[in-house]
Amino acid sequence: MNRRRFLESSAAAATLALVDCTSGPRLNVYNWSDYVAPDTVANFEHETGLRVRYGTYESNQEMLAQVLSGNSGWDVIFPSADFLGPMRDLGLLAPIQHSLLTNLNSLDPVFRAPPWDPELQWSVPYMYGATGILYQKQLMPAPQSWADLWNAKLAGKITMLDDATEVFGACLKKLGYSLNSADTAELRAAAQEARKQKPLLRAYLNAEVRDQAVAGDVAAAQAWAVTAAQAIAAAPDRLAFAYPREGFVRFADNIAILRESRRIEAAHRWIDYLLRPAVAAAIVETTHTATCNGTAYSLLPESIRKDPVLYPPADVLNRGEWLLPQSTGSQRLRDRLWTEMKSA
Ligand code: SPD
Repeated sequence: MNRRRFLESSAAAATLALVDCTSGPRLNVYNWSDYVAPDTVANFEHETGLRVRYGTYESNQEMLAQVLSGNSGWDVIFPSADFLGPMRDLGLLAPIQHSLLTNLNSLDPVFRAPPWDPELQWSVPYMYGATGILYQKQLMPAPQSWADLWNAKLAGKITMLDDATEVFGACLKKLGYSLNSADTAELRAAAQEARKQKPLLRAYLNAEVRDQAVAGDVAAAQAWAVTAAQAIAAAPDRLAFAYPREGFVRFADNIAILRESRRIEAAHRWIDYLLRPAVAAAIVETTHTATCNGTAYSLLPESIRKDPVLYPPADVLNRGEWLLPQSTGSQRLRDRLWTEMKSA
């Protein structure tokens, strides 16, 4: 994927939630929303004397639009696995220096050599998850399949993620194809499914769907398991989550340092701090996320370790597919089909 295509596939930057930092050595951290505990940043500042400017985003495209210039001002970002290779190839990432990380061995063995970065040269796995259906328990029958999000009886009360890979992934799975398909006919068929579904939708929403589901405004939503777990924690009697029977996206969000950073050592201190098992476990307990940190996982209470939304059993997870980076041609087609579908 070349730089221009990558830029074209990026959404415009959205509002940043920024913490004002005016003095002292600083670190600029740009992360997904709800991916640290309320005191994670403050404790790091207190411990290190570094000031953190902390911003949040809701999609990889939003993050990418910020950092593509190579002059964004951010030091640390959290790209999903399928974005790492293209970002590395564009020269956006700085190598991870293992000698500056004392807590790397706390990663779960699965994430010490992940397929997208087997030697952890460019990234450190942070959170993982999958995409499924968040729904109101009162729905009968309960959604179990992507096809249930095409149910005309739920018109106006369905949402899908605002993400081409995720929406086409669900459409491809509904049709029985791989969600990483690069086949032109399969991708066109998937886009056709998305077009058919669009009139039934309330909106395309990412993490923002959580509050709308809790409020009861959304009946069924394509949602990340982490978002669903947060919604369910707020309304456990009313909301539930299904891993669709046709299969689903598996994702991992990773910590990376931007090549533009002039604070490489401070960035490694932040990463090592997030890798500390007690810090990582506190984040999971307050944010309802699935950590790549095996030692932190072992510190969690059983109610979280056995949460079937965040940590489903292997037979469920095995129905999922890891997202892979697309070739330039396939990404170009996907971008065009997405733009056409959204603007139709
Ligand atoms: N609020 C944090 C949600 C993070 C979800 N990341 C998923 C990326 C899948 N492409």
